[in-house]
Amino acid sequence: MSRFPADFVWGTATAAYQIEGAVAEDGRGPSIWDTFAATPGAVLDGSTGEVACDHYHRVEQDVALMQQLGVDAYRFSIAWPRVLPTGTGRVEQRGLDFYRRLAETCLGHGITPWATLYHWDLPQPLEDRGGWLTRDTAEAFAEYAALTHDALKDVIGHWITLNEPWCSAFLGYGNGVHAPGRTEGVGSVHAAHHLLLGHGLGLQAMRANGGEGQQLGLTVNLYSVRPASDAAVDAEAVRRQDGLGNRLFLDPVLTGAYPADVLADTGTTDWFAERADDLAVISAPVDFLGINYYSRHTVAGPEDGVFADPTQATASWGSENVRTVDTGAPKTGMGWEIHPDGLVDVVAMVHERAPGLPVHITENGSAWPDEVGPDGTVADPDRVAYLQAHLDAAAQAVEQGMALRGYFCWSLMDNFEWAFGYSKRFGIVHVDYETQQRTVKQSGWAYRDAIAAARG
Ligand code: PNW
Repeated sequence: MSRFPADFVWGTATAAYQIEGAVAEDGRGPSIWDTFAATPGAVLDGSTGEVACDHYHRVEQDVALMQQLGVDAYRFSIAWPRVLPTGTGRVEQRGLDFYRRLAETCLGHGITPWATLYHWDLPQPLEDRGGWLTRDTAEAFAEYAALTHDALKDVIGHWITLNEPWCSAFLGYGNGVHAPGRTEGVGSVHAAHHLLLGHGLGLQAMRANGGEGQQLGLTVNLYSVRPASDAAVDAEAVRRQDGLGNRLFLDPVLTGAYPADVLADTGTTDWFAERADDLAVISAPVDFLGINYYSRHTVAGPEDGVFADPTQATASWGSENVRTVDTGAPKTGMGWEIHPDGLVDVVAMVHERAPGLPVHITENGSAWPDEVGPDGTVADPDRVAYLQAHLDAAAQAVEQGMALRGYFCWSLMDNFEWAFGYSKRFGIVHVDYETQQRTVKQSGWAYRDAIAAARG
């Protein structure tokens, strides 16, 4: 008997800048990732998303591949600068047309399109005016969300406002390893608020558009965090990591309040008090929450027991006081420890705050150095094992009564892995970047078989 309900959603996921290429086509404007990738030293090997998987020209083929794998749903992202080349104002119809064609192609192949509105490709002109450090960007996002949703709501019913606001805030404006590559200290906490406000305003605007059967939500990356020992200093490390990584995002959205300890830590209590009215917008009910889960972190406090003053931190907000400890567990090609049980932990975080709220794992997967073998197949036993172990954890969450309703494998195909360029392969489909040849890996067929078995 299947361990998953009959209507459980089985999907794969990608993001625009990671696969599309065609960055100067059909009127697309530049995004912060174009700028960042062109900055020497920012991305490994100087790679960019200019061509990527050339998905912009291969929609039919890529959707047909998904149908072969038997997935129900495809989570892709819409590139804001394709729709609004300068971020606000003038709409580029050819951008909207592309995503309509993508959605219609999915529907034609029996696949439900799930659109993410913001997977990190902020139009550069908005960054030039302050980016997510400013409230204006939240309002610009709402304008973009409203018009894109209105234009496509007849073909797309599932919408995710933001992907992983933690990454945008802390990797983008904290330690600067992601675009726009800024190190703004407490600015990264302000960015987190403007991102969440953007989510709330966007949600409000989409609700006002109406439309049939619309399911609107948000995707966060959550950290399963454990202390390295029973020492108080390690418990404090957990509190800090859980605070900035999980509670700063989950609490305002699901419970309508920011975590007071995190605001106190970061010296932002007064700053947030002036914006208390925004919480009603940020906490408006979502129809589902998406979680991206990859790894569990075992953390310890500083060796001398003295935490740096977080209000004084600049370069690596959210991590400078906390050490991640190697537990000896096996790691993926990203160096991330493999802990399938952590998936249950992160679903539980939502379940505790909002019992019954539908949850989807909107990303889960692993990178390995895959190669096409002499017989033309790709053997990736490590990814097969990772996938099976995490599907087993997903089944456990369901069995424990949590409202886990879907699983999206990251990623449909190998792609531009942000600061790591093309050096990390997350796909269940291999991409040869010379020829653009796609080859389903063994893990792709294993996923197909797992889906078929779950359907019973
Ligand atoms: C997620 N971290 O990124 C993204 O949503 C995907 O676009 C990405 O390809 C995937 O996970 C694999 O990395 C993350 O440093 C990037 O904690 C970095 C972190 C977390 C998530």
